[in-house]
Amino acid sequence: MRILVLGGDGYLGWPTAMYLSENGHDVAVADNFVRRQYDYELGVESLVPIATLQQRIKLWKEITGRDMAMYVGDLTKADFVYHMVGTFQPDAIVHFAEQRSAPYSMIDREHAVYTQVNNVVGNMNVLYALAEINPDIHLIKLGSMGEYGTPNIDIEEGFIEIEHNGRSDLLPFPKMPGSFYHLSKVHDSNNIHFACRNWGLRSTDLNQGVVYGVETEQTKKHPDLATRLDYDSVFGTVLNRFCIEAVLGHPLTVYGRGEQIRGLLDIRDTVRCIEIAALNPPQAGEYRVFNQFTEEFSIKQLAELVARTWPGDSRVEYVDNPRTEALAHYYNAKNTKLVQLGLKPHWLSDTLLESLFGIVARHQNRINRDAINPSVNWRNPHNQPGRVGL
Ligand code: NAD
Ligand code: USQ
Repeated sequence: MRILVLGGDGYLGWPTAMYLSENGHDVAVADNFVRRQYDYELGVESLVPIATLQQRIKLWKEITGRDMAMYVGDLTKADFVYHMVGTFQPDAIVHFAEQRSAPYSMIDREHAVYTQVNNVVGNMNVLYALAEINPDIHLIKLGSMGEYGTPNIDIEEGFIEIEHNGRSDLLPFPKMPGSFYHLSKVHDSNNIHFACRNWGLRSTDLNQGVVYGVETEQTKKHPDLATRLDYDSVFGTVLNRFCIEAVLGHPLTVYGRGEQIRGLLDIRDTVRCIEIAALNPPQAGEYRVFNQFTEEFSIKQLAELVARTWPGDSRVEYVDNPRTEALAHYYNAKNTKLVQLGLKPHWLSDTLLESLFGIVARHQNRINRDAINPSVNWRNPHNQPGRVGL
């Protein structure tokens, strides 16, 4: 298949592009490098050094003999999107290219507006390009399990059968997310669903849980094929952060009582899920949703697991929760569709954590310790992370 990976310079986009390329697909990647710009803004960088996208693509060709086309540009610019879709003519587009941090979206008005404009407008441009150039192209869009929030009922995969006053219907599952970032994903989902009904587009919305890990078979081929690993309180995600904190001897920063429950998955399952979705496209006009996570854990369980597995000293610290989220709640989300299509999950294991510890230890001199403690409080409409002297 011809597959265009939007956000191909990012944490998940780069390993996905290599995985698809190695499996015989013709892959192109697109990015505007804004993720690297957020690092400059916040005064941090990926724990694992990362090569430029140009270097990565050149090295990939040297090692595997496989070409990867590159498009540099911003999805919020419609001309760029139309040009790229029109010239590459993909069978499927994998759309990772959004501002993906909940804390970043909650810094202040400017960052909230930026997040929603970047994500919603970029996605709208992709939808219009598909409608005008080729509605047959399958849009595989990265959504988020956080779109649902934490309702006191089981979470279905996108749709729920509702009975009301003696009548019933299959309706989109209610959404009550916990950040302006997660809300941007809800807006995307609504826009994609409408575009499928209206123009007959075909799309898979992957409501993904929190991803952990940094290595895939492809990233391991050469240090310059590594993907980024974020540890700071704005972009670092919870399990990756706990592993890094353990190695540094920093207390594991559990927000609140740690009774929040989240769905998680290994980065090696992310790349496989994308290929499964691409190889099993929906019908024309169909909008389908897969819940893309493999296991559920409370945050406290994750911290205890890391503390137990790390051979050195490690302490769990319960810090005031900077976010507005349910402290303790019911959580039972369905995730059977990807498994039915052939996903064989990697379960979270001591071995995975031990390999992450090793990677962190190799690069720990690169860490800015000031960036670890939470710096964005949801209740404060004007946070200032990364600003020196304020
Ligand atoms: P990332 O920030 O590392 O990668 C996103 C990439 O998209 C970056 O390289 C960035 O430069 C690019 N980008 C952003 N806006 C763009 C624009 N307007 N035009 C062109 N390029 C743009 O994020 P990630 O962790 O790889 O996540 C990828 C996707 O998966 C995101 O949509 C995210 O919401 C979703 N997701 C991530 C996780 C996770 O744990 N990392 C979990 C669930 C869902
Ligand atoms: N948390 C801690 N301590 C930390 C960091 C986080 O207790 O040091 C808690 C948070 O309060 C939250 C949970 O861990 O309850 C998850 O936080 P996170 O930062 O790992 O993940 P989140 O903000 O939800 O966002 C990440 C990705 C986002 C993706 C989402 C999937 O950044 O792109 O959409 O995971 S999901 O969580 O399923 O919505």
